[in-house]
Amino acid sequence: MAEEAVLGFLEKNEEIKDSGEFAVEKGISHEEIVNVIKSLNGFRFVDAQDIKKERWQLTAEGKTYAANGSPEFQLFMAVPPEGISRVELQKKLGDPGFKIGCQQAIKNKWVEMGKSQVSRKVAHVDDSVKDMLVKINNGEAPNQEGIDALKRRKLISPQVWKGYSVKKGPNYAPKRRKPATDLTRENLQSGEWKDLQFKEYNFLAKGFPIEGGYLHPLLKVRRQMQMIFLQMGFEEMPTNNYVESSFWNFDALFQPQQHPARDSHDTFFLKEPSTTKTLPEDYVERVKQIHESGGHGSRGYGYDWKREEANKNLLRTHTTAVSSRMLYALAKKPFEAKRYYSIDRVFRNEAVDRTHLAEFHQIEGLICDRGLSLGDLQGVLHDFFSRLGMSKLRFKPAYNPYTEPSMEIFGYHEGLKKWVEVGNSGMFRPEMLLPMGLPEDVTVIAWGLSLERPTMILYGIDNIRDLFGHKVDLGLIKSNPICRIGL
Ligand code: FB9
Repeated sequence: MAEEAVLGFLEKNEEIKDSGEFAVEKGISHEEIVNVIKSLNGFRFVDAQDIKKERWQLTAEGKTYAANGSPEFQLFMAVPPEGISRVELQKKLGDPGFKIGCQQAIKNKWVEMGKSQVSRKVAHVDDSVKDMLVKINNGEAPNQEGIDALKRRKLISPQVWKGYSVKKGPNYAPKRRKPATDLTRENLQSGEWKDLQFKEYNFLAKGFPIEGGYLHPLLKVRRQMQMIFLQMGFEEMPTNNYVESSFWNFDALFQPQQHPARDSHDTFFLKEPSTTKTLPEDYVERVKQIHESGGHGSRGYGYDWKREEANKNLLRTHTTAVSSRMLYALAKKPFEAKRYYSIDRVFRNEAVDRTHLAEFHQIEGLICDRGLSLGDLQGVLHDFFSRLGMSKLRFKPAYNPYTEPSMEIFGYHEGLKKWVEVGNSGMFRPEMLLPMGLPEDVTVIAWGLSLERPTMILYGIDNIRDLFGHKVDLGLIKSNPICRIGL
């Protein structure tokens, strides 16, 4: 309807001077007219020029006065010719009304405010404020002095009105035939294609976003970490077993059976299958030895080591359990130096908070070679973390049952402008390595960190719950580009 009105009017008239007046004239909402003008302009049926006008609109307070009259007028009307007490008048008008009404009515010399009495000073008044507000509401503009008074009382605020002036365009036609968007067999056979108007190809049109698969941010960072390890000559350890025996998760790592981490407060033990079937008996015997009475210069822990404790199945608490399996396997072959890494889920029966869930992904790296020192460990840590964008590291002595010496690692994060704890590390104890059968001079340096912490920092995610689990916002995953860490 709006389209016919615009194209029809231009058939007989040179120009639509003001789309606003044209809309009122045609009784069509200006918004509808504007949408049609924009579309006709797009197809060059018309040539539309912007026109802007500054107008006034009523504020919320202005609207109430336009509806119910100005407070000063209401006050005047509430004062009977014989006058009224302040208190009574205040009760009649209520607070904002009374206060503002008084100010204005006194200013307009409409009433006399005695100490307790209020009386009229004139017989009759007009509510010019209301009248002006109604005028403005109807699009008429009162005189400047009135505008200024209303502006001062914040009863009106400026509003830019946008409209168009419209002339015929190069493709003008009294009636717009829907441009054909396809050349069909029918058009060709019927020959009507000859006088069909074809829609312009919009080669800039954005195609429908192709919904492809998206990698979860954790997997993007996992891939980045994997690349770093491969570039540093490490090979991945097989971590496809969440269920582990206490033997490989703890005992093989020389972690004593009464260590607090080995009770169900920290570890998820399995009800079914509750115990492991097979362990390398000869090696188990040597582990029993080293725990009970030591050896290789160590006095061990001197407690009564229980096989049934080692048999208990659990959800691995660290991927170091995989490292112990791999190092034991290495010891069974002629020795060759190795660089191994693992990135996979570990489970800890911990209280869930902003940065901790009952499971997270542990990243672990180890180098097994002859005569490695703590310096070698610090060296490889510098190499690894500099590839994560952290070239400044600090090491703090720490304790792990399976490494001595051990160090907590801190890195200076340029973006956060602060030192961040980025992991833990150490040299595996001889009490762990020698029972495996590794040569005396073979040492193993290792370190570990999580995948979640770097991912949260790199993607600016504050709460781990937003990163992992059913509450993850898919938008975040879809909108998050690949993050470039380090290099
Ligand atoms: O990941 C951790 N922090 C971190 C790592 C990288 C990073 O990158 C920046 C964006 C560029 C930022 C932060 N942490 C280890 C440190 C803390 O978050 C810590 O509070 C929480 N830790 C987890 C364990 O929580 C109980 C992170 C997890 C962790 C800690 C230690 C190990 C593994 C994971 C280990 C080990 C180890 C030690 C010796 C030998 C072998 C393995």
